[in-house]
Amino acid sequence: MKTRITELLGIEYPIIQGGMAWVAEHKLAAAVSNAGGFGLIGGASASADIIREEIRKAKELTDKPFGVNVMLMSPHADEVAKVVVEEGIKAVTTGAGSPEKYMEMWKEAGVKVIPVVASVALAKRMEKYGADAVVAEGCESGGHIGSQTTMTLVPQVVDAVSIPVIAAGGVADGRGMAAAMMLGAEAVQVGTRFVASTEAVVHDNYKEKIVKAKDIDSEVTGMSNGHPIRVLRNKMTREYLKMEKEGASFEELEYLTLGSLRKAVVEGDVMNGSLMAGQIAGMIHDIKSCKEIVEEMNAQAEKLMKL
Ligand code: TUI
Repeated sequence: MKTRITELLGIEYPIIQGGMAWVAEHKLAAAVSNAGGFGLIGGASASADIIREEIRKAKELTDKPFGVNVMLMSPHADEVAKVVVEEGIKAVTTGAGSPEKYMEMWKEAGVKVIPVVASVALAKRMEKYGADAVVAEGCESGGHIGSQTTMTLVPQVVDAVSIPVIAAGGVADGRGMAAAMMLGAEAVQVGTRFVASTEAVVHDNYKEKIVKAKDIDSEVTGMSNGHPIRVLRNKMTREYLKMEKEGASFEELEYLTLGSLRKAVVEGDVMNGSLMAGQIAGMIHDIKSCKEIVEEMNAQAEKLMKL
């Protein structure tokens, strides 16, 4: 399947890995790129030095192109944005904000810029600022989300911009991929499916939670304070949602979740940790290699699209 995105990124399959905080480290990024997709290192809130190290480790594991996701709410975003240029990274995705202030620097350095957007307005603004493509991310996704579903957001973004659109949110197999392409997307961004991969350096307890999750097992915390985050339901979300209902302050809620993603990913604390995952977790029943995930997804999508 050739699209403007496979051309732009020099990849075999139009499958991009989500730049997931804590989860998307060098082993996962390299595995996805080696499988023919486009892997990314998630900048999250890590320092520029850590990201530089992650990039160098990924380069040791793959000769294929890979990217970096710059999380714009990070206190280190400015430095990470520069590291991307210094290390000759092929493409960046950005999340949780607008990357306007970095666009000129990235474009001048030849870095392809692919902002993740959750609205038509931001997609149009990104095109105006010179973005090479956008990821239209629906609220089925795990982590920080907007309010539109993938089904409604993708075709509206496709109609609003001329640059290629990558669909995200609820895609974990070839059916979802084919559906996204039917909506006009030229690639998909996949997150949760890659958390449950053999190469993801994520605690087994977290992977098992995804494998066991049912369709209705995710919740959105932080709706009231403008930081909606989709996670699997557990003790932490029950406490969070109760406090939120009772009108707790943003600071009190922050305290409850502080460091909670690390708790889930590194320590495997599935009671108090933040188990970020998309609604499609209910469809994921096994742990597979990135190669199996990418090849099966692409083959199934191609077959369906030829029907
Ligand atoms: O960014 C994500 N997903 C994420 S980031 C993350 S780490 C995090 N940690 C603590 C607090 C917040 C995040 C976990 N998951 N997806 C891309 C995405 N971007 N979703 C929604 C947005 C978004 C929302 C509002 C982008 C821009 C925006 O407004 C910007 C503007 O200027 O209008």
